[in-house]
Amino acid sequence: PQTIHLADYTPPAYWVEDVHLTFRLAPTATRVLSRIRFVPNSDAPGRFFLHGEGLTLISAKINGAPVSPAFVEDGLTCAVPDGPFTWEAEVEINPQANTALEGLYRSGGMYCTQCEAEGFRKITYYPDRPDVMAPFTVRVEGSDPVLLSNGNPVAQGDGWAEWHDPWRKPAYLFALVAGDLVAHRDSFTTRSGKDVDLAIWVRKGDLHKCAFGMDALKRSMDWDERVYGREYDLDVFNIVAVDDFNAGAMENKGLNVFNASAVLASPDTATDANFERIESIIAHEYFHNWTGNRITCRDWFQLCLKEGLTVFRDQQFSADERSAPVKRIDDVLALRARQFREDNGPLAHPVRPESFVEINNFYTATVYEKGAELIGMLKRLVGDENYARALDLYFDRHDGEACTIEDWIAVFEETTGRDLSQFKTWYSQAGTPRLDMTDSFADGTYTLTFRQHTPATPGQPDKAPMVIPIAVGLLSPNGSECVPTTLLEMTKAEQSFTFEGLEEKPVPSILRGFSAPVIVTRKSDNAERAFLLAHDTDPFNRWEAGRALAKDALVRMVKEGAAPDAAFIDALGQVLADDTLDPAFRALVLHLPGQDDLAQTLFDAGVTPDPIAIYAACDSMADAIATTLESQLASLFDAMQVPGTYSPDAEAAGKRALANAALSLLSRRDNGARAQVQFDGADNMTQQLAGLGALIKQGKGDEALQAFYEQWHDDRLVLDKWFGLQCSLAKPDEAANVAMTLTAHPDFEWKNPNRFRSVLGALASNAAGFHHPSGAGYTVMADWLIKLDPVNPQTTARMITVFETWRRYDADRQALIAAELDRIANTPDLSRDTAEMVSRIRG
Ligand code: B3K
Ligand code: ZN
Repeated sequence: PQTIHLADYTPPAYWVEDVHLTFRLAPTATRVLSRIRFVPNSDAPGRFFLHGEGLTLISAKINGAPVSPAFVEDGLTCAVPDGPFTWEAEVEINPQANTALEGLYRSGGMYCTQCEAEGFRKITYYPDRPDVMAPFTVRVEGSDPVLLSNGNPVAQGDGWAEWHDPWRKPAYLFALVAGDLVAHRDSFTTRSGKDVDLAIWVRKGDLHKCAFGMDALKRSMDWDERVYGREYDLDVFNIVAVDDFNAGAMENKGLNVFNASAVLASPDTATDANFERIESIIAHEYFHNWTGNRITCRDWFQLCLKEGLTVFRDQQFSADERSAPVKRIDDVLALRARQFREDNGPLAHPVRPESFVEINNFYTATVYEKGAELIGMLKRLVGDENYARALDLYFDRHDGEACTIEDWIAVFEETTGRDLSQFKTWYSQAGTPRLDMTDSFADGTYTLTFRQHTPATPGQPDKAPMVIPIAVGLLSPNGSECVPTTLLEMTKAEQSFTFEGLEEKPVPSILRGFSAPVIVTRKSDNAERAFLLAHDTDPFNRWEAGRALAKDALVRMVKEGAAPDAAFIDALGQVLADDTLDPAFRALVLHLPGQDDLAQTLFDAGVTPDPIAIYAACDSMADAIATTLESQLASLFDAMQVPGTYSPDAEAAGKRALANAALSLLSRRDNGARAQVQFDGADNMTQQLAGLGALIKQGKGDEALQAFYEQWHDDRLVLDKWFGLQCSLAKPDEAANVAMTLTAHPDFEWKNPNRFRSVLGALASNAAGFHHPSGAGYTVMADWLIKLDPVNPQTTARMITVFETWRRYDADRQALIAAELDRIANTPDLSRDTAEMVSRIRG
């Protein structure tokens, strides 16, 4: 397979002026008729080439006369006249046979599409590249009552509908949906007074699960007007829920297609966490209308241009709608769990990669979440006002264009007059910078000295210093803040900053709000951490101090067999008792660091992590917390019960999060008694599932699991939870077996990505179970990856990242994993997606 390089970009030889498509839908033989007006690009003359994959060409014409194109790699070429011309083609495709869920496919009896990144070429011959933008007119013919495509409805009749999207767009934003669907409808009036018809399309039984998504959509539309001045630009906005979907959702112009799990929610079937995720994904896809659709990417190397910015925007939205500090902590937890993990292993790549084999393999935490961190740093460095001005300039200047990171940086340079060439290193250099700090105090002057260092990553042995915005505050030893948050701009490998006029040596609170995506390697002592946990005015660093204490205690338990640290548990008790603190914040402090995070921490400290020992340490720490704080946890559990009708709002959800964190610990003391009561009496999924989880962990879950199954086996999304919980909470020596048994369950529809992930993804999330020394977890994983690859390469290639940390472990585990990776690599006809991933991981 061919490697594509950023440096090889050339503009298209032909532009597209407009596109007319007709779909004659039939499950196994859909006909797609295209009429496309091409205009030569006089700046970059070249061969006429159209992408196409798996298409049966029925006929082709140029300016009305039949032609016989030549089939070449990835598409076709044809002799064409000088000047503009009209290409017409008819192709046949088989949606029913499309299990890869890319292009036009069937899901639960409906037709739907997924074209990003390069799926449109599986629908018809076309220059399937994001810099070719055109208006589309689409006629859909089929027997289904609902026939949808992008843009505005033009006309419809019996068995057909016509749509027109006036906004020029790349083919990856094309969408078509047809099915026996019903709509939850609403409307939104934009600030200039335009009425937009909104609809969420679902199967009949799901209509009661749309209200929250619709509310989130309207709040997103309002927020984008208020905060970014961005108004919606079509008469309709449609969202469709589909069961079979590789990603979370897709921002097709005017017709977003969603994984059902990312839009459907009702109190009895969705948890607080599901509601929060739905809100942020609805917002994310909606925000793409400006950052992605109106302004798109020149080529796929620029993916972070739309994704980093849109993630940043959805994070801002959630922070505004909920609690900003809690949102920041959640985002950093996710960044560390997924992006730092990626950056530390064989899959490390820059936010703007420079080469790829299969672009779908680069929809990563680095492009998305680190990409969003870069926007946040830029905003911090230039200030809020300049950020707003730069964004206005970006939208003004580039509306309707396909852009690059250079275009993006330029609007900031022009707005501020700043040279951002060093900042651009963040886009090209992979790896997480390590930031060390020392301090000194003399004659009222406090000096902070920072050193930065980025470890080598694949293909990048030497790293340049980055510009790192370090937000710092100083506290007096009495606990009051003597220097409020100040932004230091580090640009050199080593750099000092001074604060004058201080009476005594302060306690530093560095990297407030997690002002840059770096790892602070400075070893502070536990007394200082406890002080910050009690006194820091920055909520993020307050939580961070608690986390550092927890990690230190757990690492000592694993490394030295130390007992659970009483001082840590005492500090925890004080946080829990502080009723001025948001319950959601206290719940976060109460959650112990993840076992995968601890494995990396140990590895970084030169210790080969043993997942079983880490599991045991976390278990005995939880026991010690439960024992020491039992009565406090019991009163907290009672105090945090939310009376009345369930509402997914942040305040109520925060209380339930704290109550459920307490429940999980208390169940160790009461043998699951409270959990059973909660499970039996729950009127919402958040509490039912927390009760079930606590029972499973106590080895008392069998009856509840059975009851849960009987109650919910007809609800796909809830059944995913039933599968998932059993795998993620299984004991280390049972996990592989549980997963294997569940894959034999009649409801294990393995071709459905959500169901596949509910078992195999959940197994991998169970670190001690997955990494059990028997290797059984590795084998069951590899067996299923090999089985899924020919059916759905994208989901396989994503799931194989469960092995990306393999170099951390001992020689025995490494040998077991290497053997499984080799078994996968040697499978005949492996997909390009999985082949690329396995070779990068194996190294
Ligand atoms: N842009 C889509 C992701 C498409 C995934 C392609 N493999 C969803 C999003 O980021 O909004
Ligand atoms: Zn996105």
